[in-house]
Amino acid sequence: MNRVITLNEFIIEKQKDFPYSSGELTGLLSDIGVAAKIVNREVNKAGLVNILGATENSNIQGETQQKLDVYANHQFVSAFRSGAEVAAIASEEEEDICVYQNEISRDAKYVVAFDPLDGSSNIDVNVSIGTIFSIYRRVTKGVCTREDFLQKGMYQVAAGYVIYGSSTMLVFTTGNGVNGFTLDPSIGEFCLSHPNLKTPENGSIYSINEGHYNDLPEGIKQYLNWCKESNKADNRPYSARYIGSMVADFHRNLIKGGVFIYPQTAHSPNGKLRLLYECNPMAFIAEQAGGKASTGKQRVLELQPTALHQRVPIIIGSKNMVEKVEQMLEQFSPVSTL
Ligand code: P6P
Repeated sequence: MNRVITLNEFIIEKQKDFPYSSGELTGLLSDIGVAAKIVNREVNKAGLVNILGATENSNIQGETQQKLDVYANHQFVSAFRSGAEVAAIASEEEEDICVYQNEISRDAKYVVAFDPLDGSSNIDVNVSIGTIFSIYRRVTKGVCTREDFLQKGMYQVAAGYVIYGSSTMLVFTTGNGVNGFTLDPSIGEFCLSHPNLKTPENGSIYSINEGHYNDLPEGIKQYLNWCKESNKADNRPYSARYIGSMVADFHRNLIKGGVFIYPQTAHSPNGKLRLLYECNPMAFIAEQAGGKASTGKQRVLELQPTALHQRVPIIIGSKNMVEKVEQMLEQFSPVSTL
């Protein structure tokens, strides 16, 4: 029986492949693993301690902060501060960037944009939730500014997510493929369980909130109708699977094949999901796993961000499925009407 490979063993072994390979990224990825284990512990017992439910506060998005949102945010902010490989962070739970003032962090090479607990409205109903992170090298000198975060997704050094589900997994890429690690609670280690993860080019799962159907672009409506037609040759009708937690929907589609769509709607003209800490990291992973990520008009990773909490439409998952959606958008909702 093969011996397990822990996250730290893997990171150290692969360190030579890391872009600008240096110990800092190794330490940073390891710090994320530790913070994820701490958050996982609270997520798993959330029903037993007074950490369910909402606070009286709202985040910059105007969304009510769940107690676990705040807890998870604190754990990752602290982990990045003490690790000293990160000069500043941008978080879904923070209005602006948080620059670490301690001496060592001031000269750190990296910045991290993250969503500490994505899908947190599902916490109280025991549905899988997740953490999403995106790592860049700084581009400014001196004190970090937003410019360090407003980089195109193609310049990410690493990106990943933790899914707190039936098991807890850490999935990440440093630009050399995607690897998945499953937490073994008996030893408290993330162990390599999905080496060199590739997503199927085709799938038969589509994930979208069809409650928005009447507000969707015509091309998306036509695609959904196409998914529901019977055609044995390409396994239609497809199955609709939508959890309302991007990390969980993305992860299922990554493994099984499928497409996740959160387009612009009348209510959300730029879509709902945030470019910096949801769409870009997931797009990096999708492409590294052989999939695709598009706004419907262009490759997500080529977008020039203009604001920390900027929202963009996203169509992400199996390559051929994303291309089918793009083709129907082109046919029924040409760019001029999007
Ligand atoms: P809707 C969770 O709030 C989230 O940001 C993503 O995790 C999820 O995919 C999406 O919003 C769900 O949005 O409008 O379908 O409830």
